[in-house]
Amino acid sequence: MTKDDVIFITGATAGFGEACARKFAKDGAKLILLGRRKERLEKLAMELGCPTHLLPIDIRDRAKLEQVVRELPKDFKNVTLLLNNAGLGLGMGPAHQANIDDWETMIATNITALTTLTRLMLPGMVERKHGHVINMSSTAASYPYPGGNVYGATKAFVTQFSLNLRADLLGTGVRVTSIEPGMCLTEFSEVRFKGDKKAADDVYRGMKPLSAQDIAETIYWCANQPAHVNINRIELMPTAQTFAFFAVHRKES
Ligand code: NDP
Ligand code: 8X3
Repeated sequence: MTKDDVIFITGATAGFGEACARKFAKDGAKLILLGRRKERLEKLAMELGCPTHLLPIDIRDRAKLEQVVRELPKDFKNVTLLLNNAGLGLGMGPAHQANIDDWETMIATNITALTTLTRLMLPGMVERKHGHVINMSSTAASYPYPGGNVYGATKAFVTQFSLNLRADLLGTGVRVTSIEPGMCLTEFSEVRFKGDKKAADDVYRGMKPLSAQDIAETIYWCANQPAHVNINRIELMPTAQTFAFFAVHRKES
């Protein structure tokens, strides 16, 4: 990327978003950084050494999101890369015991906010015939697991939305990519287990997960392909994670 690029990163206060901000800042690109924890955004911006515009908002607030997009400063208006990364999983219980508020939060964040922001940014990209939308999906989009219920379904939406965007954007020069990682060590599991550090640590016990930097490198590579190359989707996992056979419930004999 170059100093002329404007990169809009949602979920920049932690994990992948923060790692991507650090990676893209090295090119001197202008960064729009969104997340609820304002003090983290301010600290990050101080460390980056590139032009930044901070959006300390809840991405689920549609009116606010529309307002901040409308009011982007002149130098930050022409977004060249939108990284739709803000998202979360909440809970790992079976569907019949899940908290419906958790389900609503995941749908509002991972689906509704992501599609809203994309819709707000696309007209400018299409008009300029230049832009890239990179959406953070997951292996959970393709491979079901117990307790994945709504989280996995939101990520399946993200993957399919990305592919459908590709179809709509034919001929516009706007690129779309779905990134689908497996287990990565970020704050993701702490959020999922609502601050239960032991439960979060247990997810990664005895294995080497991917790191936020691994994901930032992957996203950076996708973003830096020549304009005629579109990476549709990338699925990646730790070497220590793989597949299992179907589960079967057997009656006692
Ligand atoms: P983290 O919990 O480390 O970071 C999540 C980011 O999302 C934070 O910056 C958080 O900011 C932001 N966010 C969450 N809710 C909101 C909201 N309502 N408004 C604004 N920002 C919000 O997780 P990761 O970096 O691991 O996750 C990033 C993305 O990657 C997510 O979409 C996740 O589903 C996906 N993913 C994660 C994997 C993993 O194993 N870690 C694997 C595959 C995909 P703040 O709280 O300050 O608002
Ligand atoms: C996060 C990875 O395996 O917890 O998307 O679903 S997983």
